[in-house]
Amino acid sequence: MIRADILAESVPFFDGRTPLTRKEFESQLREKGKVYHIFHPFNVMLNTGKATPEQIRFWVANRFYYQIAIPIKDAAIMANCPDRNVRRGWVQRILDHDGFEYGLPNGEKLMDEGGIEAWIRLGVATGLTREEIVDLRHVLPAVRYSVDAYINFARRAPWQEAVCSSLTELFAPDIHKQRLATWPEHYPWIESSGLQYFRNRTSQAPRDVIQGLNLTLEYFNTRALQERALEILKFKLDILWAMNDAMGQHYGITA
Ligand code: AHQ
Repeated sequence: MIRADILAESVPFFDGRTPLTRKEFESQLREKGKVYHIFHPFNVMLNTGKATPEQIRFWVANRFYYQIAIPIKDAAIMANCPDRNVRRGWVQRILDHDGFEYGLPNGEKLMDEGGIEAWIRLGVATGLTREEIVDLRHVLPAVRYSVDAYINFARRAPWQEAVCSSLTELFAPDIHKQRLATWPEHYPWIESSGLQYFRNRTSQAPRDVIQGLNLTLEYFNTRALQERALEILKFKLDILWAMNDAMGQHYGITA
């Protein structure tokens, strides 16, 4: 079936083939990590200390568009998902990024500035102004279209497929740890507090993955559905890769 769009015409049916075991299915999902954007030459440049301050600033400014898309994408999943138990877990992701101010019955307030604010602080720590981050003036067209493809997929696909597309986060803890391990040494001019976003994700991402992976292993339970899940994960890996292609092409890659 040749389609111009990642959206499936219908949910693949049982075709008589034996499904992969959960273990086999999970390992096939994890195997996709070999094309995760941690291996993209632009990211390798960033994390091996070869990026100029300007390349770092433009990476932060472009990635901001991805960061502000995450809660929109997650709200689309929530809106499509009728299962309260799933939503109870998934809502964390929106709070992680948008932050919250939660009034307790005793009058106390729980507050958190959220990951988007932390990303702005990263940008300011690299020398960008808050204004030029939030007004998206540096966002490249191809970065914008890649991210919009992600949001639109999450809005239109079955919510279980959008859950599956978040599983590039299986590989995210490594990339956040890599930044925390290398940026202070390579880019001592970036104030350490600016890296707080990456610190937050080292605990938030694994928590997200537990829910996203279990839902995916549960729902995609025929061979055809499992192949669909692998196709969706590749679609999302391509989104992250394409963003780095655009930034590399525009800002250069120092090998
Ligand atoms: O900061 C990231 C984040 O909050 C998320 C949510 C998740 C999703 O729902 O698609 N993916 C994701 C990712 C974040 N950071 C990226 C990075 O390289 O800093 C990695 C990205 C991902 O692996 O999908």
